[in-house]
Amino acid sequence: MYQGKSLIIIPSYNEAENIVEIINDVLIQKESFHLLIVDDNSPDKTYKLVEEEIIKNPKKIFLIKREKKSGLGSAYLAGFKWAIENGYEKIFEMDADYSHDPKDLLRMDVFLDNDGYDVVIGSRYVSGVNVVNWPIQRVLLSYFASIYARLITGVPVKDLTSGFVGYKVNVLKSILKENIRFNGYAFQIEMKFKAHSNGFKLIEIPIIFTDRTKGESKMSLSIVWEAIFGLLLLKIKKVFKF
Ligand SMILES: Nc1nc2c(ncn2[C@@H]2O[C@H](COP(=O)(O)OP(=O)(O)OP(=O)(O)O)[C@@H](O)[C@H]2O)c(=O)[nH]1
Ligand SMILES: [Mg+2]
Repeated sequence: MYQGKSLIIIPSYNEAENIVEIINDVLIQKESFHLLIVDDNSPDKTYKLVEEEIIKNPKKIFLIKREKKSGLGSAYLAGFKWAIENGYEKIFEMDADYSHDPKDLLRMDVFLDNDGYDVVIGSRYVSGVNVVNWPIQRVLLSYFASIYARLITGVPVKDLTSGFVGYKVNVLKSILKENIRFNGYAFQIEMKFKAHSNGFKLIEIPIIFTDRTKGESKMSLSIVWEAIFGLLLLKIKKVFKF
Protein backbone atom coordinates (compact mmCIF):
# COMPACT_ATOMS: atom_id res chain seq x y z
CA MET A 1 0.00 0.00 0.00
CA TYR A 2 2.79 2.44 0.92
CA GLN A 3 5.63 1.28 -1.33
CA GLY A 4 8.70 3.50 -1.32
CA LYS A 5 7.62 5.15 1.90
CA SER A 6 9.37 5.17 5.23
CA LEU A 7 7.58 4.49 8.49
CA ILE A 8 9.03 5.95 11.66
CA ILE A 9 7.85 3.99 14.69
CA ILE A 10 7.87 5.78 18.04
CA PRO A 11 6.91 3.85 21.18
CA SER A 12 5.49 6.11 23.85
CA TYR A 13 4.75 5.87 27.52
CA ASN A 14 3.98 9.13 29.35
CA GLU A 15 5.43 11.36 26.64
CA ALA A 16 2.70 14.02 26.65
CA GLU A 17 5.32 16.73 26.95
CA ASN A 18 7.18 15.56 23.83
CA ILE A 19 4.80 13.75 21.50
CA VAL A 20 3.13 16.54 19.51
CA GLU A 21 6.40 18.32 18.84
CA ILE A 22 8.26 15.15 17.84
CA ILE A 23 5.46 14.03 15.50
CA ASN A 24 5.57 17.34 13.66
CA ASP A 25 9.37 17.49 13.62
CA VAL A 26 9.52 14.05 12.00
CA LEU A 27 6.88 14.80 9.38
CA ILE A 28 8.53 18.00 8.16
CA GLN A 29 11.76 16.14 7.35
CA LYS A 30 10.49 14.42 4.21
CA GLU A 31 7.31 14.15 2.19
CA SER A 32 7.46 10.35 2.19
CA PHE A 33 7.74 9.93 5.98
CA HIS A 34 4.84 8.37 7.85
CA LEU A 35 4.61 7.88 11.61
CA LEU A 36 3.31 5.10 13.82
CA ILE A 37 3.04 5.73 17.55
CA VAL A 38 2.72 2.67 19.77
CA ASP A 39 1.32 3.86 23.08
CA ASP A 40 0.74 1.62 26.09
CA ASN A 41 -2.28 3.40 27.55
CA SER A 42 -0.09 6.14 29.04
CA PRO A 43 -1.56 7.46 32.30
CA ASP A 44 -0.74 11.00 31.09
CA LYS A 45 -2.93 10.32 28.02
CA THR A 46 -0.20 10.73 25.41
CA TYR A 47 -2.46 8.76 23.04
CA LYS A 48 -5.16 11.45 23.18
CA LEU A 49 -2.68 14.00 21.84
CA VAL A 50 -1.76 11.56 19.08
CA GLU A 51 -5.45 11.12 18.21
CA GLU A 52 -5.78 14.89 17.86
CA GLU A 53 -2.79 14.97 15.48
CA ILE A 54 -4.31 12.12 13.47
CA ILE A 55 -7.48 14.14 12.92
CA LYS A 56 -5.31 16.88 11.36
CA ASN A 57 -3.20 14.48 9.30
CA PRO A 58 -4.92 11.08 8.97
CA LYS A 59 -2.91 9.85 5.99
CA LYS A 60 0.48 10.11 7.61
CA ILE A 61 0.03 9.52 11.34
CA PHE A 62 -1.12 6.23 12.83
CA LEU A 63 -1.59 4.91 16.36
CA ILE A 64 -1.54 1.50 17.96
CA LYS A 65 -2.91 1.78 21.47
CA ARG A 66 -2.27 -1.18 23.72
CA GLU A 67 -3.98 -2.05 26.98
CA LYS A 68 -1.04 -1.78 29.36
CA LYS A 69 2.68 -1.07 29.61
CA SER A 70 4.36 -4.05 28.01
CA GLY A 71 7.89 -2.86 27.23
CA LEU A 72 9.74 -1.26 24.38
CA GLY A 73 10.62 -4.46 22.52
CA SER A 74 7.06 -5.71 22.35
CA ALA A 75 5.87 -2.25 21.27
CA TYR A 76 8.32 -2.37 18.36
CA LEU A 77 7.28 -5.89 17.41
CA ALA A 78 3.66 -4.74 17.18
CA GLY A 79 4.84 -1.79 15.08
CA PHE A 80 6.99 -3.94 12.76
CA LYS A 81 4.09 -6.31 12.12
CA TRP A 82 1.84 -3.38 11.23
CA ALA A 83 4.53 -1.91 8.95
CA ILE A 84 4.91 -5.20 7.06
CA GLU A 85 1.14 -5.64 6.71
CA ASN A 86 0.87 -2.11 5.32
CA GLY A 87 3.65 -2.52 2.78
CA TYR A 88 6.26 -0.05 4.01
CA GLU A 89 9.75 -0.52 2.56
CA LYS A 90 11.86 1.28 5.15
CA ILE A 91 11.09 1.18 8.85
CA PHE A 92 12.73 3.22 11.60
CA GLU A 93 12.90 2.96 15.39
CA MET A 94 13.08 6.22 17.27
CA ASP A 95 12.47 7.50 20.82
CA ALA A 96 9.83 10.12 21.65
CA ASP A 97 12.05 12.09 24.03
CA TYR A 98 14.29 14.02 21.58
CA SER A 99 17.33 11.92 22.43
CA HIS A 100 17.31 11.23 18.70
CA ASP A 101 17.39 14.21 16.36
CA PRO A 102 14.64 13.94 13.70
CA LYS A 103 17.00 15.58 11.19
CA ASP A 104 19.25 12.51 11.33
CA LEU A 105 16.42 10.45 9.79
CA LEU A 106 17.24 12.01 6.43
CA ARG A 107 20.88 10.93 6.51
CA MET A 108 19.82 7.46 7.63
CA ASP A 109 17.04 7.08 5.06
CA VAL A 110 19.49 7.61 2.20
CA PHE A 111 21.52 4.57 3.22
CA LEU A 112 18.48 2.33 2.89
CA ASP A 113 18.00 3.46 -0.71
CA ASN A 114 21.43 2.04 -1.37
CA ASP A 115 21.64 -1.61 -2.45
CA GLY A 116 24.64 -2.20 -0.25
CA TYR A 117 22.98 -1.70 3.14
CA ASP A 118 20.06 -3.30 4.92
CA VAL A 119 20.25 -1.79 8.40
CA VAL A 120 21.41 1.72 9.31
CA ILE A 121 22.31 2.42 12.92
CA GLY A 122 22.46 5.90 14.43
CA SER A 123 25.53 5.41 16.57
CA ARG A 124 26.82 7.25 19.62
CA TYR A 125 30.18 5.52 19.61
CA VAL A 126 31.35 5.40 16.02
CA SER A 127 33.59 8.39 16.49
CA GLY A 128 34.39 8.81 20.19
CA VAL A 129 31.47 9.26 22.56
CA ASN A 130 28.69 11.52 21.27
CA VAL A 131 26.39 11.78 24.24
CA VAL A 132 25.14 15.12 25.57
CA ASN A 133 23.84 15.74 29.10
CA TRP A 134 23.96 12.22 30.45
CA PRO A 135 25.48 11.85 33.92
CA ILE A 136 28.93 10.26 33.69
CA GLN A 137 27.72 7.00 35.32
CA ARG A 138 25.12 6.60 32.59
CA VAL A 139 27.66 7.27 29.83
CA LEU A 140 30.07 4.75 31.32
CA LEU A 141 27.36 2.12 31.77
CA SER A 142 26.22 2.51 28.19
CA TYR A 143 29.73 2.63 26.76
CA PHE A 144 30.98 -0.46 28.58
CA ALA A 145 27.71 -2.24 27.86
CA SER A 146 28.38 -1.66 24.19
CA ILE A 147 31.89 -3.11 24.45
CA TYR A 148 30.59 -6.08 26.46
CA ALA A 149 27.83 -6.69 23.93
CA ARG A 150 30.30 -6.58 21.04
CA LEU A 151 32.63 -9.05 22.73
CA ILE A 152 29.84 -11.47 23.55
CA THR A 153 27.97 -11.34 20.26
CA GLY A 154 30.89 -10.78 17.89
CA VAL A 155 28.73 -8.34 15.91
CA PRO A 156 31.05 -5.64 14.53
CA VAL A 157 28.89 -2.70 15.64
CA LYS A 158 30.03 -0.13 18.19
CA ASP A 159 26.62 0.94 19.47
CA LEU A 160 24.66 -2.29 19.79
CA THR A 161 22.14 -0.84 22.25
CA SER A 162 21.25 2.07 19.98
CA GLY A 163 17.51 2.57 19.62
CA PHE A 164 17.82 4.79 16.56
CA VAL A 165 17.78 2.31 13.69
CA GLY A 166 16.43 1.93 10.17
CA TYR A 167 15.64 -1.43 8.52
CA LYS A 168 14.72 -2.51 5.04
CA VAL A 169 11.46 -4.43 5.33
CA ASN A 170 13.11 -7.70 4.25
CA VAL A 171 15.27 -7.61 7.34
CA LEU A 172 12.23 -7.37 9.59
CA LYS A 173 10.40 -10.11 7.70
CA SER A 174 13.36 -12.38 8.19
CA ILE A 175 13.96 -11.54 11.87
CA LEU A 176 10.28 -11.79 12.79
CA LYS A 177 10.24 -15.41 11.65
CA GLU A 178 12.43 -16.11 14.65
CA ASN A 179 11.55 -15.85 18.27
CA ILE A 180 12.53 -12.48 19.77
CA ARG A 181 13.27 -13.01 23.43
CA PHE A 182 14.09 -9.64 24.91
CA ASN A 183 12.21 -6.46 25.66
CA GLY A 184 14.61 -3.75 26.94
CA TYR A 185 18.15 -2.79 25.87
CA ALA A 186 18.74 -6.43 25.09
CA PHE A 187 16.00 -6.19 22.46
CA GLN A 188 18.11 -3.67 20.57
CA ILE A 189 21.16 -5.91 20.76
CA GLU A 190 19.16 -8.96 19.72
CA MET A 191 17.75 -7.22 16.64
CA LYS A 192 21.22 -6.28 15.41
CA PHE A 193 22.61 -9.71 16.31
CA LYS A 194 19.87 -11.46 14.32
CA ALA A 195 20.16 -9.09 11.35
CA HIS A 196 23.90 -9.74 11.26
CA SER A 197 23.64 -13.52 11.65
CA ASN A 198 20.98 -13.66 8.91
CA GLY A 199 23.55 -12.16 6.54
CA PHE A 200 22.24 -8.59 6.29
CA LYS A 201 24.60 -5.67 5.91
CA LEU A 202 24.73 -3.18 8.79
CA ILE A 203 26.19 0.31 8.73
CA GLU A 204 26.73 2.75 11.60
CA ILE A 205 26.58 6.46 11.08
CA PRO A 206 27.50 8.95 13.80
CA ILE A 207 24.72 10.76 15.63
CA ILE A 208 24.68 12.99 18.67
CA PHE A 209 22.49 11.56 21.42
CA THR A 210 21.00 14.11 23.82
CA ASP A 211 19.41 13.24 27.16
CA ARG A 212 15.73 13.98 27.48
CA THR A 213 14.84 17.39 28.91
CA LYS A 214 11.11 16.65 29.33
CA GLY A 215 9.28 13.66 30.81
CA GLU A 216 10.69 10.81 32.84
CA SER A 217 13.04 7.96 32.07
CA LYS A 218 11.65 4.41 31.97
CA MET A 219 15.01 2.75 32.36
CA SER A 220 15.09 0.21 35.17
CA LEU A 221 17.57 -2.14 36.75
CA SER A 222 15.67 -5.11 35.33
CA ILE A 223 16.33 -3.77 31.81
CA VAL A 224 20.06 -3.68 32.60
CA TRP A 225 20.06 -7.22 34.08
CA GLU A 226 18.20 -8.52 31.07
CA ALA A 227 20.92 -7.09 28.87
CA ILE A 228 23.82 -8.50 30.91
CA PHE A 229 22.56 -12.04 31.54
CA GLY A 230 20.20 -12.36 28.63
CA LEU A 231 23.02 -11.72 26.21
CA LEU A 232 25.13 -14.50 27.62
CA LEU A 233 22.16 -16.81 27.16
CA LEU A 234 21.69 -15.67 23.58
CA LYS A 235 25.31 -16.45 22.79
CA ILE A 236 25.24 -19.85 24.47
CA LYS A 237 22.06 -20.78 22.62
CA LYS A 238 23.60 -19.70 19.33
CA VAL A 239 26.77 -21.70 19.93
CA PHE A 240 24.83 -24.83 20.89
CA LYS A 241 22.00 -24.10 18.42
CA PHE A 242 19.00 -24.84 20.66
N1 LIG B 1 4.83 1.78 24.26
C1 LIG B 1 5.83 1.78 25.15
N2 LIG B 1 6.82 2.69 25.03
C2 LIG B 1 7.83 2.66 25.95
C3 LIG B 1 7.88 1.72 27.00
N3 LIG B 1 9.02 1.95 27.73
C4 LIG B 1 9.63 3.01 27.15
N4 LIG B 1 8.92 3.45 26.08
C5 LIG B 1 9.26 4.53 25.14
O1 LIG B 1 10.48 4.16 24.53
C6 LIG B 1 11.33 5.27 24.32
C7 LIG B 1 12.64 5.09 25.10
O2 LIG B 1 12.37 5.07 26.49
P1 LIG B 1 13.15 6.00 27.54
O3 LIG B 1 12.39 6.10 28.80
O4 LIG B 1 13.52 7.28 26.89
O5 LIG B 1 14.36 5.09 27.83
P2 LIG B 1 15.84 5.52 27.82
O6 LIG B 1 16.11 6.31 26.59
O7 LIG B 1 16.60 4.29 28.05
O8 LIG B 1 15.93 6.39 29.12
P3 LIG B 1 16.00 7.99 29.28
O9 LIG B 1 16.41 8.58 28.00
O10 LIG B 1 16.94 8.16 30.38
O11 LIG B 1 14.63 8.45 29.62
C8 LIG B 1 10.52 6.48 24.77
O12 LIG B 1 9.86 7.01 23.65
C9 LIG B 1 9.52 5.89 25.76
O13 LIG B 1 8.34 6.65 25.89
C10 LIG B 1 6.82 0.75 27.09
O14 LIG B 1 6.77 -0.12 27.95
N5 LIG B 1 5.85 0.83 26.13
MG1 LIG C 1 15.29 8.18 26.29
